[in-house]
Amino acid sequence: MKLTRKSTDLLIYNLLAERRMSGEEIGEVLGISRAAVWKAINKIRQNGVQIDVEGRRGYAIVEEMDVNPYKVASIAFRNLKFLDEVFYYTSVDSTNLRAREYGRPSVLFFAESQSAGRGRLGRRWESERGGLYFSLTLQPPLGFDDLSKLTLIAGLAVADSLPGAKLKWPNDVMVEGKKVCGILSEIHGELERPVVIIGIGINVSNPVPENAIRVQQFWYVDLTQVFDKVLKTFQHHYSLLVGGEWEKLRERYAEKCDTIGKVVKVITPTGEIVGRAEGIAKDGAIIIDGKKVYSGDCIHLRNYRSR
Ligand code: BT5
Repeated sequence: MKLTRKSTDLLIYNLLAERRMSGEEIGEVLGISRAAVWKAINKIRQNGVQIDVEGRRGYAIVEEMDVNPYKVASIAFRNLKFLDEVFYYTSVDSTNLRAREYGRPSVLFFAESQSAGRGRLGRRWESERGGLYFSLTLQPPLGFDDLSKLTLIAGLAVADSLPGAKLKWPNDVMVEGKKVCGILSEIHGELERPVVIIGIGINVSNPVPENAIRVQQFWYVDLTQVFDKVLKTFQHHYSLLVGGEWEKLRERYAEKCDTIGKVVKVITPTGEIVGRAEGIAKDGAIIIDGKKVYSGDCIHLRNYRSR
């Protein structure tokens, strides 16, 4: 289902999240008929929110599932200033695929589970219920060369939101050496005005593969709280990036990045590079033995002591 900032059902949900209200009152506040209120209330109920009605005192939310379209959309619209639309799926093939097909920027695609969750290079992302799976589309006022920084700051936003998290270059988020989040960013559209898709998968309470970890193993928190925190931090970092403050973000990224200071092997489309990861360059590349590398799969080999 699709929601915008003006969707009647979302507006009513937000009113009822505050307090009990009668149909008449809701109608007055939103400038709509009682019949329209009633119709929207039914829609909210159909989407998993239990609403109780008590005569003249009206409607109140009594119980809702831990994750539902209205909770997700309220969090998203509150945190992301640029956002226009939210698409919500209980199950979908891949939120990145939906984003690509839709084509427009300023949209969030959110799924409770994915049947064909994608990693990089055609790999699979396990996406059973209980995890966070979403894609954001953006058309940022940045030059083409700066777009890769967006992926880095998305990873940084997740790492800054989870206690004890570290980054593995380019944008895996790790806790206790195990992967808790992966990011798949894609660029499409015209070269002059590309749309960037940032797909984020975070293990929260879902079953995870070997060598992976979920948030609830180290933090007592629920899915929507993680979502709220990540979006808030992403908006903060995104504003810094667009405002020309990349330098601050670069320093922060380098602090959080466990890859720096290790001997690594990076597999790039043009070959393999083995060497010491020395730092993050001003343009967002990682520096390996003095050479800049922009993308690839990275394997940590060992720590090294600087001489
Ligand atoms: C990634 O790829 O880490 C990017 C994952 C992006 C997933 C999000 S979910 C929302 C959006 N919609 C999508 O369809 N995708 C994005 P990569 O670096 O290639 O890592 C993939 C590898 O991670 C796999 O080959 C597995 O080894 C491992 N893996 C698969 N599922 C995992 C999980 N849930 N947790 C941790 N590791 C996983």
